[in-house]
Amino acid sequence: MKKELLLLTFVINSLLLNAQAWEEKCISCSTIDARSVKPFDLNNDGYQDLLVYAVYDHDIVWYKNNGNGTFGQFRIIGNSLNTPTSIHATDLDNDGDLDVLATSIGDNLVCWYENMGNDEFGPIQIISNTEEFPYSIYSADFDNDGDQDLVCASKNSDRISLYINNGSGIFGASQTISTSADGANTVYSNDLDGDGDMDILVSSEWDNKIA
Ligand SMILES: [Ca+2]
Ligand SMILES: [Ca+2]
Ligand SMILES: [Ca+2]
Ligand SMILES: [Ca+2]
Repeated sequence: MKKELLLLTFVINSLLLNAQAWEEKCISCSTIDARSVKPFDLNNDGYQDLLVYAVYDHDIVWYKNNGNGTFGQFRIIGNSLNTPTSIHATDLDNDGDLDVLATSIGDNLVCWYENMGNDEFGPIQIISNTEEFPYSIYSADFDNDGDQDLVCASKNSDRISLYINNGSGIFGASQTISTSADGANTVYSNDLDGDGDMDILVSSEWDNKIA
């Protein structure tokens, strides 16, 4: 009897789940070659805005959340990158607002844009122009000193690099984490072994590896 009740509950739940309707709300239908969209509260008003990059336009843009899930016209953060490959936002200069990070291939840039407040971002600040096909970037406090450092995956050099923040958004020379991620395409971080420090996760497509 208990088994049958469980089965019935499962069937009802499945039916309810299937009955859920998802409605598309188009935020933009003209972002040419849109590649990525991520939510971040970029203007510190408590609502998640959207950070986007589009390859054809070479643009990194954001859409301000009006507070009700509708969004304003896109605002350009940067439009000088050759071919953007990843974006992320974190507070790099420790002033309480989220700054924007990006990588770009063609010009092999790892860069950031300072959040100036008032919905504006500052000019491009180059962290590195020597990565080979930088494909993915992520931030975490890797040296446990209270500021956000960076980790970058470069596809053509199979390299995972670490950039340590001095606390104000100025970064030291790159440190090598690995040179054996063949075709590295994604980097991420979390404390995987629960020892209180941030570890690094990598996927690489030419050696079929997750490490
Ligand atoms: Ca916001
Ligand atoms: Ca900041
Ligand atoms: Ca740090
Ligand atoms: Ca750890």
